[in-house]
Amino acid sequence: MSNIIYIDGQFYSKEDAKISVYDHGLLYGDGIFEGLRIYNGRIFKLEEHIDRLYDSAKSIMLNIPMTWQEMIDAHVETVRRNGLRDGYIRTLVTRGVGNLGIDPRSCSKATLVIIVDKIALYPAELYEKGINVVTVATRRPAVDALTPRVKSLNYLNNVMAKIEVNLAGAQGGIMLNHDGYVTEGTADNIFVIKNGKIVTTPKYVGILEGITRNTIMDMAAEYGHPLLEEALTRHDLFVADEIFFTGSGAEIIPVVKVDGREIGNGKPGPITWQFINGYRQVVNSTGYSVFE
Ligand code: PXG
Repeated sequence: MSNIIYIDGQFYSKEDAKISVYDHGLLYGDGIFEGLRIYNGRIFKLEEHIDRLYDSAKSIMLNIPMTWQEMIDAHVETVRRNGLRDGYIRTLVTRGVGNLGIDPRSCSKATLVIIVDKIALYPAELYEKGINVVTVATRRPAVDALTPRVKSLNYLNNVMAKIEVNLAGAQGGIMLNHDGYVTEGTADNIFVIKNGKIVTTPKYVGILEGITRNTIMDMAAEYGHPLLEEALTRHDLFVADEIFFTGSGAEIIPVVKVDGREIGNGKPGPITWQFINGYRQVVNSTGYSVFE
């Protein structure tokens, strides 16, 4: 089955879905994106992702040329046309076509692309066994340089980190900020458990405010687990009982080794399992219905 891709109100086959080389999304990474999941014929946390998309747009002064409701409808229609009950949605809003200078004023209208496809997750066995991660030398940008709160099309910082992970032969990476505090994974948020207390990175250290992160925080409250947002160091990771990453793509993946130190007993722990199982229930029982 060929994918059906939305570009600016029209639908194209994968082969015909093309945008201009003068689009500032390509020329400068000037734009924003979202990554969403479809489970069981429902788009998970659709409204939250669209809210974050509009927040990213506002922050970079990018005018999205449609209303919030039209954006919701465009997602639903694209998923419906693809007939995919389980999959992934990649939404891009670029600054649009302009001239070769960086000045965004040359771009008269933003470009909206919605891709619906399958997603390649980590191999299934890693969700059972957990992943080996390293902290990388590439720092997450300071919040006053390029705030990680904006999910921008400029992902070179994360790509550089991923290259380090690959060179190290690891399966995941943790990025620090310039003060040496833990920020997040290369495309995931991080949760650390010690003595029954769950800690995740606060927004001010420089992270993307993940939708999955927020879901986990809601679940922790429901389960009665104490959860704090606290700045973490590498030491906090080394001595943790359990660690896991969260993201729409990776979902919840246990981390069992950090920079050669085994986490807990080197196996995914009981609280991590509770969240993995609970998350599966949440994604399969909630979401924005596409096919009914
Ligand atoms: N931090 C960063 C830097 C991300 O890119 C997350 C956290 C998790 O956010 P959500 O809202 O998904 O819980 C992300 C998003 C990939 C891929 O190919 C992953 C993301 C984005 C784009 C691609 O694995 N994760």
